[in-house]
Amino acid sequence: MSLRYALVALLTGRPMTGYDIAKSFSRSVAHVWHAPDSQIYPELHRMERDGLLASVEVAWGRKGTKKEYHVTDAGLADFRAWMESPLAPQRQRDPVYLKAAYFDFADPAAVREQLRRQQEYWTEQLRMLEGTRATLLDRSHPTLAARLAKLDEREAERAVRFKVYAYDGLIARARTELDWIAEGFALLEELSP
Ligand code: VNL
Repeated sequence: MSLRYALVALLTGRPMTGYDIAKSFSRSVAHVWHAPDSQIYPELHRMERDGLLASVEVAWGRKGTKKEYHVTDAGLADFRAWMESPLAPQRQRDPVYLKAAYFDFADPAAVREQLRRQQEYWTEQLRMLEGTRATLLDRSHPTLAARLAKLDEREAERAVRFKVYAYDGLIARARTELDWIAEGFALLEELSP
């Protein structure tokens, strides 16, 4: 369900073709709501069917056309209603924490490998999140720049500050994960030297 809101959110910036949506999604909204392309295309069709999006045919290449999607009034109203109703907190559901609680069942080499993969993932996430945050702050991120072009300075400032706030949370989380992984390596040394 949240994918719909993620796609409406992205398209409030500017109308886009399915291909552009998938491309810019992966470099922006996906950092807060990940979804593979294979879910995005069918969701766009359902959202158009449900009246949240509408499309116009735009020229593509020499003879072809492509659908360009935009948010309808109904889509925006739906998004606002969701934004204004509180979310139920997500219960804990990360398989790595499930595993960690039972690492005593695993061979130390397997635990080390698990931790190594997590460390690689979060190191890359942190790098990417910090890089993206910088392009939000200096307003050079292309998806954000298109959005800001339609806003006055006060609205633009609000849009940037809230996005940076979201990334600050994600960055803090990535750092916490990396600290926790380092503690895991230390614990493994202590318990299975
Ligand atoms: C937007 C642009 C959103 C860049 C982002 O992450 C981002 C946007 C939520 O304009 O919607 O990294």
